[in-house]
Amino acid sequence: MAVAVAAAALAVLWAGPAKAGAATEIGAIEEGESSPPACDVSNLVQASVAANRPSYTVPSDGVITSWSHRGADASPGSGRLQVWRPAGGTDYTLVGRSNIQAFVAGEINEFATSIPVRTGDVLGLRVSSAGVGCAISDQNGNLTRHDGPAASDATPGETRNMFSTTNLSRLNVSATLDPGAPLQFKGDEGVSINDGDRFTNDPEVELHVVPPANTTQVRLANDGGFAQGVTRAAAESGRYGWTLDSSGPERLPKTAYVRFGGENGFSPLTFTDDIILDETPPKIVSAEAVGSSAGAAAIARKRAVKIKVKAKDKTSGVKRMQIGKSKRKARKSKWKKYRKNSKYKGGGRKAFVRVRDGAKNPSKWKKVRLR
Ligand SMILES: [Ca+2]
Ligand SMILES: [Ca+2]
Repeated sequence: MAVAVAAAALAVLWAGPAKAGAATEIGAIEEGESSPPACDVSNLVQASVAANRPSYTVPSDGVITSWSHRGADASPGSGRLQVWRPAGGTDYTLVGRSNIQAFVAGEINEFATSIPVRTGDVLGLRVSSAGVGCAISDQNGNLTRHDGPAASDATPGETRNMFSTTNLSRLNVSATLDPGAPLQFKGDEGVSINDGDRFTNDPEVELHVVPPANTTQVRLANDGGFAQGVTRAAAESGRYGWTLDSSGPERLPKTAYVRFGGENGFSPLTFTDDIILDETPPKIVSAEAVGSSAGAAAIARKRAVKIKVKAKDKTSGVKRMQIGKSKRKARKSKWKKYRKNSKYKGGGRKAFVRVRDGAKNPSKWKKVRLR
C-alpha cells in the first residue's frame, strides 16, 4: 500500500514541473522562551491560518527536504511531519510523512527527509507520545484540525476525517520545500531510432532514449527548434513510439530530437539521431538466364543455371533477393544476399525473382525464362 501510494505521488509530480527557484520555507515553529503548548496523541493538520501568518500550504510542486520542530522544555516526546492533501470537507489524505523522531527539549530540532509534494498539500504533525509541544501560542484566526485523541498513526494513502478542532492555534512545525531534484547527466544519455538501424521503410519508428537521472519528462520533435514537438511523461522503458517527418527528399536522413526535463524544467541540451527513410521499392531492370548452362538438358537434370539480375534502388540500395520456381515458393525461401550473377537450380522452364532494398521494401516479381 505504502509503495503504491508513493508511486502515485511521484506520477503526480511528473505531471507538471515546478518553476525553477530557490527553496521555500513553509509553516512555523515556536521560537520564544516559553514551552510550546502540548497535544494528546493524534494526527494534526493546519486547516487554515490567519492572513498575516506564515502559510502551511505547499505553494508549488516539489520535494520537502527537511523539517523542524521546537522541543518542549520538560518532556519533548516524539513525532513526525505529516503532509496531507485536502479531500473535501474535513477529510484529508495522508500523502507523505517523515520518520518518527525523538525531540530534544528546549531546542529547535531539524531533520532531513524526502517527501514529494504537490501544490495545495498541507503540513501536519503526528504526535506519537504525550508531551510534544505541538502548537504555537497564537490564537488569532488560525484553525488546527485533528482526528481525535489517541488516534492511530495514519499511513500514506489513508484518508482521515479531521473532525475535531483545537484552540491551540498553529502547529509547531515547519518544512523546507525544494522545487525538485536537478537533472544529472553522466555522459551516456542519448536517443537512437529503431535501435540504431540505418534504414527504415516506415515513418512509424521507435525512439529508445537514455535519460539523465531525475528525468520526469521528455520532449520529442522532428525539428531542432522543437516546433510542433510533444512532451511526454518519462517512460520507465525509455521507449517511445514516434512518427518521422515523411515529407521532403528521401535521400536526406530523417532526424529525431530529444530534450530532457526534470522538476526544475527542461535542460537546453538537445540529443539527436537520424535514420534514412526509404519508402520506394527497388526496380528489377532485367532478369535472364545466361550462358551455355541454360538449356533443356540442364534444366531437366536440375543443373545450376546462371541467372543475371540487374536491379536498382537509389536510396538504400539493393541488398537481398529471392528466387524460386513459383512466387509462392520464392516467397517462402530465405532472402539471399543480392548478386547480379547467381546460380539457380530449381528446375522447370521458368523462375520468379524479386529483390529488396536496405529498408526492406520488396520489388515487384520478375519472371525469368530458363529456355
Ligand atoms: Ca541512427
Ligand atoms: Ca528504396
